[in-house]
Amino acid sequence: MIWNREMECIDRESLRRLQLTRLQETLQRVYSQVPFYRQRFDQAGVRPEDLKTLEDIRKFPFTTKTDLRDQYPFGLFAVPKQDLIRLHASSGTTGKPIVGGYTRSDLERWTEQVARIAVMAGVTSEDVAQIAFTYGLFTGGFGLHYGLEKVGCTIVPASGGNTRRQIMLMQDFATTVLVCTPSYALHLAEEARAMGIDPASLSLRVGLFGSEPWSEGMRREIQKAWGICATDNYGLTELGGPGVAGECLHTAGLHILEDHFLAEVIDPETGEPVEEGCEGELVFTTLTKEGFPIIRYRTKDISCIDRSPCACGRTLARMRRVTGRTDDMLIIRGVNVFPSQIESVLMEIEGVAPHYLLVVDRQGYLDTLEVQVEMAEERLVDNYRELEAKTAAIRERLKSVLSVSAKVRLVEPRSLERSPGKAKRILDRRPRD
Ligand code: DLL
Repeated sequence: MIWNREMECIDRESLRRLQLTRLQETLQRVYSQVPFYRQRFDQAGVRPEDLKTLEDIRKFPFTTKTDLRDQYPFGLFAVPKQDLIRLHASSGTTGKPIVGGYTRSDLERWTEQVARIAVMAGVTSEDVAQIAFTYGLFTGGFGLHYGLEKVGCTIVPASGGNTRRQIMLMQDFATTVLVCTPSYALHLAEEARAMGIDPASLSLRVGLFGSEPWSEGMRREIQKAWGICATDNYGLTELGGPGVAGECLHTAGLHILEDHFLAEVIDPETGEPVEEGCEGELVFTTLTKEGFPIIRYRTKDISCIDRSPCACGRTLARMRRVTGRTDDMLIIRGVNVFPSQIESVLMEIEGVAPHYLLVVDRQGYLDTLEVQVEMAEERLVDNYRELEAKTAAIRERLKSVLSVSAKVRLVEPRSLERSPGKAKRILDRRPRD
């Protein structure tokens, strides 16, 4: 089924016209409402009226995560605060999060976008959808919730964690759609088996997975374990959350909701567009957002775009699954983690040296993070109680800043490898496929 045939199967020429009108309106709005954009455009010597074709977007400056941090919390919003009725957030490069604000009509559009993505993946109103994304500041829980409710599913708002209870609910409520990160889907299958339950014997038929990179190999494993069709969907807080792109049942790339987002692919080094179909960094401009429009946002996600028609009948361009990022952001169990955040926590703790290593691994199907940090002095090495207390203090502080648990290991002074060039802070041992 196609939720919004008019938009999803629109001929590409009409789509370009629609995008152009919406882009012109968005540029006008940000220029008049957001001092940051007015200043940036003025500096670059461009005015909204200079945009005559979609390609003219290249004249306009990029927006980066640093800009978002500098404008924290509300500096990029284009409406008065009283018009916002919801805020969401995700980790930023420092302790301060990236904040998204939504007007009532933003929420209505977001709901529709996610409904479209869900229907693309084969979800219908007959389904029982269990949402195992966290409900809260993270966009995953509420985003999927409202979209699936719009489709008419019976929602089980299980939220994240409590794996055994998730399995009990799946069994008792005959859940047919599972919504979570792909790694959690595998972990759930593993835990079900440990409970003596064959995951494939449950009622699940569709997986709506996203929020972290995963491979075809992982998809095969999930599909086999649960006996389902596992689909990928993509989004980010800066663009409103999930509902930016999603796979149809042909699983040949994620359809970008191009009536809401203008996508570009650039060379991350030069900022210039790559050749049609080539790999690069995804850059998005929102076309319909009121509260928090964003112009040429550099996602740092690596992908490529295919504009050829899809066998499902949709004309929307497809982005290949995201294979990596241009920065060092780690995604641990779906949560964005920046080494810089960890470093700032460590630097606040007395008695530890500014030498650390982040070891990321996968245990079973779940990502693990170990923070190894050197003690500043030998003195601590033999004092078990003090060592324990320090480890616990770091662990707690990290948990509160990162929203993800990390194992902490205090290591001896000068024991971590020193590098003559850039310090190697990350050891990612997760299998790639
Ligand atoms: O992860 C939004 C989301 C929620 C998407 C639920 C899908 C489902 P953030 O927490 O801001 O937002 O993280 C955004 O996560 O820039 C990518 O690096 C990564 N990411 C999100 N979806 C995918 C995906 C949500 N399907 C960052 N594949 C993005 C690979 C993904 N990476």
